[in-house]
Amino acid sequence: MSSCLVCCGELIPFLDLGMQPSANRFLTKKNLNDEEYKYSLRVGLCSNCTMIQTLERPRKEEMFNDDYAYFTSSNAPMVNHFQEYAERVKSNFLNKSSVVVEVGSNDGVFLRHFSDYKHLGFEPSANVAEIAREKGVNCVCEFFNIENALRELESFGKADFVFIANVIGHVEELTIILQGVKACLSDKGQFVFEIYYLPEMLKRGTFDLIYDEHIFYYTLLNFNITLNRYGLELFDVEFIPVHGGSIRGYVSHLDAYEKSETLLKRIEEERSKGLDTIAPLNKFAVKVAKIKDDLSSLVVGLKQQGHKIAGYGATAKSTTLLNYCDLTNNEIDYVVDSTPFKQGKYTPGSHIPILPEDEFTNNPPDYTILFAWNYQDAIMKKQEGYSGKWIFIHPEVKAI
Ligand code: DWN
Ligand code: ZN
Repeated sequence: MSSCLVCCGELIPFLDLGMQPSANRFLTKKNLNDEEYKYSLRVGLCSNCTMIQTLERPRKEEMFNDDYAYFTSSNAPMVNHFQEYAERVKSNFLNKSSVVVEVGSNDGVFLRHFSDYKHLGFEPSANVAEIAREKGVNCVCEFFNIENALRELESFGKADFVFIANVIGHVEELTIILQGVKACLSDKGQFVFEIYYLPEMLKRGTFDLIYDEHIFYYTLLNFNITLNRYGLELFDVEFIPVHGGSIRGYVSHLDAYEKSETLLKRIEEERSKGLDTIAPLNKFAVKVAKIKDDLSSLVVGLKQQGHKIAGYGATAKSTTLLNYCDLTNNEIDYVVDSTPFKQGKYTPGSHIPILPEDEFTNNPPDYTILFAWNYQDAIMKKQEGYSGKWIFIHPEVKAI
């Protein structure tokens, strides 16, 4: 029996996505035929605290290491997203003596806007931390925990604003992060997180957001239960259109702020949909199985008819999609991607060559699966001259 990472309660499995490689572990020609690390990707609901999480996970060193492949700044839409929010935080909340901390600061795409504030980033992957420092971001290459936070922040004092984007889903030691936040957050300090939002995944069928790095899957209900265990609570929430529909949640010490109407309404909505029970999760699993059947039969059929098929965006999400649907370089000729670090490599498990985007214009495929569906508008605009057909996968598989 797998037990909950937060409360050790029993996990009730509801979705099995098969044996999977590490989602961002792109292969080189040299190690293409080496044996690939795989693990069983299954998701369960905690029968006690209702946290939703994967049942088995690779070691974090397998995922976050010196050749981590995700550079936030390689995605123009995300660069804009973080710049807009940084400007808003500076004008609406901070003053010149504020202390700003980011947990999982990646390549400094957010913190770079706080150079004239006391600021500190915690980033465990050395390669991206180095890029942040080159941008003048004050950053330590460490996992965030209570000891590191109190030591590194000693000269600054308590943090007024702690930001954490696309991280609270990624760490087994969520409770260690919450203990660190509780210890270093000032009395009226705000802990703000951004994370993909499970109810949006259930609505859109975006099961490919499930992969090794994404350990927890959040509702407002289940996260608030966990926050309360550490003397913290949600007081506001915004819905943001990134990564397939995310939430930006505002957290403080207990009773530091009045809870917003938006938050109270959304929590009630989740409760009325039974999102702290197994029923909607079992329904989601049925929807996922249909996407698998539809996508694999469409792509295999098109290949048998002799069509050239490509993928757009060598995303971590596409590792789950391709390996769950048993699609490989036998069906898909190449994937294009704008990240230099990924070009010339091969997709994990499916071994499809990753090429620069200009391959898409010079050697256009008949069909293209949009793996980076969360950037659909930007990519459609960039490739408006494409005369082939796009294959979309959410909320259902269709070729247009
Ligand atoms: O949680 C995570 C999210 C934030 O990003 C990380 N664990 C890993 C990563 O997941 P992902 O790889 O699915 O993220 P993206 O941002 O959806 O990846 C988009 C990919 O598409 C990038 O490799 C860049 C590429 N891309 C492109 O080739 N042309 C993106 C755009 C916008 C483009 O025009
Ligand atoms: Zn639990």
